[in-house]
Amino acid sequence: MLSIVRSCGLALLVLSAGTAVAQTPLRAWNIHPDGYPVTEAMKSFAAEVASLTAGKYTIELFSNAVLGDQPKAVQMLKTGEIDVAEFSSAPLSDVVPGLKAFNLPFLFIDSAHMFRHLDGRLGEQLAERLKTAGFVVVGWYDGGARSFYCGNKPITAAKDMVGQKIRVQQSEIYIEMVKLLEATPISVPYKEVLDNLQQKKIDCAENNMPSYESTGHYKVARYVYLTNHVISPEALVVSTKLWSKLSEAERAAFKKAGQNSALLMRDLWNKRVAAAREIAAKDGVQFVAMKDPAPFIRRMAPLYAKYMADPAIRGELLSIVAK
Ligand code: GTR
Repeated sequence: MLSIVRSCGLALLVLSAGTAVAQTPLRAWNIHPDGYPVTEAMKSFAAEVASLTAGKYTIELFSNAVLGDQPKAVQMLKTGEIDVAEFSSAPLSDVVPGLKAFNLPFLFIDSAHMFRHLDGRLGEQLAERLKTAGFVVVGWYDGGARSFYCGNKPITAAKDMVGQKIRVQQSEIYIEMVKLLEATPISVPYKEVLDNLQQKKIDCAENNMPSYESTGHYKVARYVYLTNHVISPEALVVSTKLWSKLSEAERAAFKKAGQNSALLMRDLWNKRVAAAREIAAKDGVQFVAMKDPAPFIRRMAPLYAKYMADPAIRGELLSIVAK
């Protein structure tokens, strides 16, 4: 028999054998819906943490950004208002400048290239810096390859983006990138992009294929220009407030569960990218592959120059370029 008594956020899990384990309920933030690779990987993380800690830590997952938008959640995790979250590198790079390198257009050839760095020394260095800023990385997830999509006209070259109103994440590097395309960046929370596209407040947005499909953006923005301009990571993080309360064995359990969930996420991700693309194509979306990235890259020259001159980022950039 198993009975759970909850009081003031702390509960006792009483096992029939007579042992009692103090139970700590935790709250996890996530922006995506059910079935999305991030959500499914976070569920598996929660289940493994519960099992490895004999039911001491129970993680309740709040998906779909119901606890607030991503920039707000970044602050909530920093203060310990939430315990676990999955963030993309764009909002995190505002708290850890070294992460900006990972959002530069055309830096990585593909996800394998990115994970070569993240699963190595560079990933460890970034995790150290994130920890100092209040975020303990327990797994690097795949943020996919982002492309542009528009509702008002087909885009077949960088020059077609001139004058377009393009939704961006609330992140400096994305704003700069869109300005260099001579387009107008409009910062809109993720969950409001569909509405903004429908109401024609924005002409275009940019994201990876699973986000494009799962949000329903593909029903409104029917022209995809497959630029794959940003290949970037996402991170499963735990608040330093929670981390400081964990024993060494518990930390090891969170890390193990985090790493396993990252492997699951990356696997689910690749399948979902293909499925999302198929759903949109069957629905009649027009995909145009970018033939030559050079004109786009040339426009980004001031961005590269700026970040190469930034001592907080230069080291990371050079180590990526070298390998
Ligand atoms: C998604 C990402 C989210 C969020 C979103 C956005 O691909 O997984 O965390 O950053 O893009 O564009 O706001």
